Amino acid sequence: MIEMWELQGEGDRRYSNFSWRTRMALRHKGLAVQLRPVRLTDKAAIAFSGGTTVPVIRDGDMVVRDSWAIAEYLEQRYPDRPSLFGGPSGQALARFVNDWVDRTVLASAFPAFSWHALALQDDEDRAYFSGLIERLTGQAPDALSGQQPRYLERLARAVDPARATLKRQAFLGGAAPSYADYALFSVYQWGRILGAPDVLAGAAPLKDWFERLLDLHDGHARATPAAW
Ligand SMILES: N[C@@H](CCC(=O)N[C@@H](CS)C(=O)NCC(=O)O)C(=O)O
Repeated sequence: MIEMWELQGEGDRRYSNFSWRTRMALRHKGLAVQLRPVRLTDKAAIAFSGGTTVPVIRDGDMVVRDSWAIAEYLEQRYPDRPSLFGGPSGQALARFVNDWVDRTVLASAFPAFSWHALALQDDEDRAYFSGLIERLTGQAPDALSGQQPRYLERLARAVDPARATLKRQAFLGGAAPSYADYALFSVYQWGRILGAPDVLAGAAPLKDWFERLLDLHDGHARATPAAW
């Protein structure tokens, strides 16, 4: 069975947005997984990966870290299972979507949502995470909370291309979900778990798409402890 390391906060909130991409990818492939929750500062638990971030998977002798690298590994290792990309050109476009989410969508969602995660941390992890937020955004969490409306507005503008696409098709992947869907989904699933404002309430067609993703794979994503 594949093992997967992901973050765990108070109330068993599994809040790592990158890990949700991997969780959904594993379910999409129909692969059984043993989840290994870790605290943010417990770098010893994932030292075997050679890195300091999750997700990490171990599949037999193979250790893979970085959510995109994991998706490519799963596609190549399990070609007979449902495809995450739908072929090489789908894979190339999913890579674009993954980079767009990381560089453009998260550039607004991280300052808007991340400080909500502080409430899920013990003292040691909270101090570490505050430092991480400040390093990544240049601002202290308190300052960010006051600017949330501005970042939420930026987030809505950033995802406008997805809104336009999802008016015409059920998933970014077309009629069926692809890894591109999981990349964008991970951002809203993160906000949902952290208890950030429900930015999708009333925001069709993104809201309908998000509900479809929550229902996928026997409602796997919906079943996790979350605030919305
Ligand atoms: N590019 C990496 C980013 C992974 C990442 O930043 N993970 C976060 C959790 S969502 C993490 O483990 N952060 C811990 C830290 O920075 O110390 C991926 O796609 O897996």
